[in-house]
Amino acid sequence: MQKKANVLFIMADQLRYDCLGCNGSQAVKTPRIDRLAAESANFSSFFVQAPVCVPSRQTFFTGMYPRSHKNRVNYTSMDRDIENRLMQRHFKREGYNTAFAGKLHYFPPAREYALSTGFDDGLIHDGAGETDKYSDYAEWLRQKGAMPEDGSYRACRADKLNPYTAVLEDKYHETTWCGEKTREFLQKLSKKDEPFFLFSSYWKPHSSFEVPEPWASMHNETEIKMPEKVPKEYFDSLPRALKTFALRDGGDYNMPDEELAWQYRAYYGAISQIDREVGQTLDLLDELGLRDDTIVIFCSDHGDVMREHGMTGKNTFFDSSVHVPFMIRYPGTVVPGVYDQLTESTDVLESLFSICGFKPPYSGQGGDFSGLITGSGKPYAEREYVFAENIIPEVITGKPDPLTGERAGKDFYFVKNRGIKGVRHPDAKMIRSRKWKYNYYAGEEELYDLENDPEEMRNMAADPRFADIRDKMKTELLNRLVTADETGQIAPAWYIVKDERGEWGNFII
Ligand SMILES: [Ca+2]
Repeated sequence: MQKKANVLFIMADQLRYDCLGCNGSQAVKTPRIDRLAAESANFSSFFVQAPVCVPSRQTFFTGMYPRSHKNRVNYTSMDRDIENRLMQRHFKREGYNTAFAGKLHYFPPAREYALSTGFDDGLIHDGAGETDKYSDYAEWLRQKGAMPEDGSYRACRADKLNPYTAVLEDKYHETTWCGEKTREFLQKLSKKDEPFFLFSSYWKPHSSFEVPEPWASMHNETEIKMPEKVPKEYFDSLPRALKTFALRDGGDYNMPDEELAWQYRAYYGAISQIDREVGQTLDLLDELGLRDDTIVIFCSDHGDVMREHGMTGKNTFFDSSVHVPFMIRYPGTVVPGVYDQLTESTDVLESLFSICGFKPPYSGQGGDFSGLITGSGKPYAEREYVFAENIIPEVITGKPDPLTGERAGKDFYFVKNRGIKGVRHPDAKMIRSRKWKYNYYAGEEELYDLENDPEEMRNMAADPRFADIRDKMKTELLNRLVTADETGQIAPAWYIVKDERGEWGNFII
């Protein structure tokens, strides 16, 4: 019997689609990922279903929309039913050895918990400050004698041109650690008889922007194309949750160009550093003779708006937040090329299992794009739309609301019918076709013409000339909300008494 394919699943954190050389960037140097892309099905219209870590990662790992897996904000715990649907569990059931290195972002954020979700082995680094006491990377730094006394391993040097130059040396940096640990697991897993599933999860290029040399000075001479400046009045055209998000802490929509340019340079350097690690990992795969037997995925959990729209981080439905790189290599099976079909992270679990030759573990909410990229003949239905959904926790936690002065507190407890600590969720949904994007917030809307306004700067939801389009998108969004989780809402089989002996028969599969 043919041996099952290994899976090396590499994820970066907060990496925009357009910040890889293979995806059109002239500034960012990613020669190794570019080579991987050329050998892969490289998806140019792949969208995540939530623009924030945990909701997005859970969707990758369950094939379910955030409202269904219910991890809508970071550091929420998983339902037992959701734990049972995680990708690593399915691989385990198929006889795989499973391991992870780097960021998982589960709650509790400890390795012991991660190992109870279907991983045989792993080293964790969630990197959120509060989680450092659980971090295997932080412990490794201490053992190396490289942990700063105050624990601030993300500190920057004041004596360098790039103000985001890390105090830590490259060899002690978390990106380097993640690459090295990935390769140590790869060595171990390659010696076993069973196939493996290895999740390699980089914390970077997530902000804060510190990056070690030589990557910090790599772009000292690079001219940075700055995002369009927005006046404060711009935010009046947006839903209240977005406006609040943009103006928290007084807003940094008018950040000086020079400071912003250094953030871009540091971000680009951090991506090149990941490129080196990914390259070394792929080299090892070749040395171990595993290239042809291993499916390699490279992607990100969401993007970064990088001060476009006067905003920072992610947490929005703008393409810079929800459009991410996704590529998959499997020599001899996946046909390399650029695939511009609209695809979602809900599609990944079922597609990956199809390519591995397994029956999908359950009916997920996404599609199966394996037929598109493998020539297997498996039916493939192109999506007309992609969807996302979002809660913006930052607008209701920790800091006073800039519009009302209201302070909600920093915990995430949901109060029935009242939202978080009595402040209503600014929950929102997105539907996007090739030409149009429509976002619905409770009672507020956005509509963008992506062909004529690709930067999404003009919200036309209130423009009567586009009322028909707006209503059509709203209907399509509602249709999707009603139908996407039908299988989760309706029992899968109908049993009736079959014969005189009173045995129960199942007539609907
Ligand atoms: Ca993230």
